[in-house]
Amino acid sequence: MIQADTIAAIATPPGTGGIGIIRASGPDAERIGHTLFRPRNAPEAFRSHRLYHGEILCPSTGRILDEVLVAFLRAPHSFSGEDTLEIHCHGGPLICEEVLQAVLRAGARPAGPGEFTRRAFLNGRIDLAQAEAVQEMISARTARGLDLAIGHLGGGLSRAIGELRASVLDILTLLEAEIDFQEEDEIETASREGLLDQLRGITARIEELTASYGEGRVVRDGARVVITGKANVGKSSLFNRLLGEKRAIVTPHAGTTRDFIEESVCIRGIPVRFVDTAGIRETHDPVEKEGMNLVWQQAAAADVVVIVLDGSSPFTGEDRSIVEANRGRSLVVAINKCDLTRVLDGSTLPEELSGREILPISAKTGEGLDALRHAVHDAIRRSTGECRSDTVLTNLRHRVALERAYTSLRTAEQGLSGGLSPEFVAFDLREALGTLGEVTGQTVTEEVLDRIFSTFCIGK
Ligand SMILES: Nc1nc2c(ncn2[C@@H]2O[C@H](COP(=O)(O)OP(=O)(O)OP(=O)(O)O)[C@@H](O)[C@H]2O)c(=O)[nH]1
Ligand SMILES: [Mg+2]
Repeated sequence: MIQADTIAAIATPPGTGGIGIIRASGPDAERIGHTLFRPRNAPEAFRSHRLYHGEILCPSTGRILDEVLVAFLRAPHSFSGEDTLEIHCHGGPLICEEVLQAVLRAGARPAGPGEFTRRAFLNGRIDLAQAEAVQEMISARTARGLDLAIGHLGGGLSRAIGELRASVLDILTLLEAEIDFQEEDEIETASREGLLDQLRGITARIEELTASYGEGRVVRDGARVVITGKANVGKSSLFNRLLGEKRAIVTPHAGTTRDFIEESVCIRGIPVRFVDTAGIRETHDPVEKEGMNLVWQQAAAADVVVIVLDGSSPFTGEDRSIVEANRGRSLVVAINKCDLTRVLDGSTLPEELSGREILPISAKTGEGLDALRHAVHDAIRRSTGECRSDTVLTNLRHRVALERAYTSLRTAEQGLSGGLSPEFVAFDLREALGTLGEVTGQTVTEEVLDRIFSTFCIGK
């Protein structure tokens, strides 16, 4: 599927840098190269994957725009799978812009967002899941996120989807053979059991994959961890400690924090967004009351809630109400101010907390903070679900497609065990095949492609 026109864009980020790269892809790339480039040595036809030293000249005036290195990558051995020209010039924004303008005047048109990657997909260099992995790699914020993206780019997810499609196709073939050979509209019991077994294997694998999205989402977007507790227990002090900077105001007065404040740090490869909140206490101050309303909202939207108690004072009704309000959530409980004399009596802690690990910490000295980070990390993993899959889904589009395929396959399964006519079962199987194909792009509309690539940057 060779594209008729040649696209061009600055491939390096905006701003100044050591070098800037202007890339052109399409059937005119080689001609544009010869039009603009004057080699230092005797002119020759470009050989693929070589660097040539010389100058870029303005096509209308002949003025030297920059001294450059030029590479020509002959199709299909380039990122886009098309003839590609790369001009490595000096990395000033004005230079890059002038060279790009020259390339455009020589016959290219400006590339849209992600158009080079889109062409790589259209030319069959990579499938859609891999194209999306390119963007995932570029925007990865943690080592784990990058790891997953590299796995996807390497075709890990594509292989998993390919295997699922092959298994569905197997069943479909057997079923169609049944349809052809059976006199009546019925499938033999023995072969029906066999098909059902295979179908169950496929749905189990899909379940495994969709369950991995919990981890994938957290790796990509980060986990939300809300710090809550009654007033003055040291939530803001803890928040600052976890961030390693004085971000929130700390004072000896109860009711210091009123709004919620959030900031991200990385804990063992996972981006974690900590949220400091207003302390819970009886108050008539409308601002503080509003802050407390926000606490409940924040806690409800959290992946993990950290409840902070004050070890230097007794357990109170306020502490109890906070514990009760967070019942059923993924919790980490810490007793702060452990550098002071312990007053809080463990035996007064409510039932809900019995048997649970309660971490002594001091936001003042930093004691117990590592153990707390550890506990937060474990709680995040617990709340996002155990990931048993070797392939981790990070993309919502993929999860939705897999869930739809799952529904079709379950319908097929029910139809098969309920003795439904094989034609109907085959219909559901074909639907599942199509939906699985959306992940890798075998079956996907222009509209979906537009939506996916519009999130890419220009030049990628
Ligand atoms: N000794 C000691 N004091 C602490 C510790 N953590 C916090 N404090 C002190 O406790 C007081 C309250 O700390 P904050 O961090 O503002 O408490 P908070 O829970 O955010 O308070 P509000 O925002 O009012 O709900 C301050 O005077 C802190 O210096 C600790 O681990 N040990
Ligand atoms: Mg505070």
